[in-house]
Amino acid sequence: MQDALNAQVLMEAQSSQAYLAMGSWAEIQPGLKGVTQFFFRHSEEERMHMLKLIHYINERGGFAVVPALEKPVLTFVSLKSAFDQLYKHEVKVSESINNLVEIARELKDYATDHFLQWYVLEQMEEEKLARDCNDKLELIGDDKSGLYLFDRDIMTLDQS
Ligand code: OFO
Repeated sequence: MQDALNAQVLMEAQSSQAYLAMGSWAEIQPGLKGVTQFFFRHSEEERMHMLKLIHYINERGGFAVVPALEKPVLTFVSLKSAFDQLYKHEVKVSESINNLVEIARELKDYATDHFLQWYVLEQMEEEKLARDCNDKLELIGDDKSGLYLFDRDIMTLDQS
């Protein structure tokens, strides 16, 4: 179980790096202030998910390993492509969490199963948010005023 949880520490850390890179890319694009904040905030959230796992592993008598990270994707051909990647990434993370739940249940580690349920719900929300953003961007296409509104509204969308 410990190894599987440590693998998830790595995944959350990599999510945080990936969204940090998206934030940095967005920050140098014209007119994407809202999106920039969105990515940076998500990067912070992923770091919080990682820390929650680290504390859990250590509090249960294990040792949480702080992992080395791969270089994330740094640039994107469009905002839509960044959000596509974000959505695909979240789906992968959800699969990984579900896999952890299965391991916990096989091992009758009910405390870890219970702990992981927080992540199950979080992933449901994050997948929905990413899907909503992608649907909106699909509708907007190259429409500049649509993109302007998307950037303005993404902060409130994030809080729903
Ligand atoms: Fe950690 O919640 Fe998304 O990936």
